[in-house]
Amino acid sequence: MRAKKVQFDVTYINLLDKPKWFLDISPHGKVPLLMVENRVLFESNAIAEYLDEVVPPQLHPVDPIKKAHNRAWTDFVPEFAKVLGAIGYSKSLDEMNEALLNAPKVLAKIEEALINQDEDGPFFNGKKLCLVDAAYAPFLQRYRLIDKMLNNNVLKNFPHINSWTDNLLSDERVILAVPDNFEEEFLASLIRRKTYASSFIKDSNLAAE
Ligand SMILES: N[C@@H](CCC(=O)N[C@@H](CS)C(=O)NCC(=O)O)C(=O)O
Repeated sequence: MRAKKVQFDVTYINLLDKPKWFLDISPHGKVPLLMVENRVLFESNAIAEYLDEVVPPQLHPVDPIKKAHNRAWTDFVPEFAKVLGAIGYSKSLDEMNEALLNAPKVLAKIEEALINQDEDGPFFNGKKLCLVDAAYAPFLQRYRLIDKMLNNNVLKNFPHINSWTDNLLSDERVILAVPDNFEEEFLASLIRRKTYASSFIKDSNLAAE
């Protein structure tokens, strides 16, 4: 919505204590939802595609082959998020090491997709931010915070993903997609989940929570 300069309001909810109004309208009890004139849309990709159809500028490629290709890589996000998430959310050093062994196979696929693109960055399709960027950015953003603590630097062997991440994370549309206290909230969630990563959190106020 920021990429399209749409006016909107955001309501954040506590996922550990979901309000009734939210449960009443969210089919899976999950965020995000988009409320458009009293109708509720759910699922990130469905929401992103809806917005792309109704609000210019179109972020999806016009060329049907490119569009299908983009859609296919967006469909790969859950697998990508799972391997990166497994590193950050592991509960022990052994679990994390296993996650580190699993990640490169999946990361190599995105690295290759970036290498094979017709245009160089900064974004997935080249100069213009697209829905693939929007889909991967949140997971790369969280992974960077994890890596700041664990210093595994898994992305060092994937230079295209690494610079794609740099480009996304320095873009206002990505930066402003999370609230100001995002890092603090994210670290607190790592502590609540009793993750191995949380033992590296230096902020004593957070660690004491
Ligand atoms: N496939 C869904 C996944 C949504 C999802 O997993 N949302 C998480 C937060 S990122 C959530 O609401 N979790 C709360 C819960 O499952 O109770 C989408 O892309 O919108």
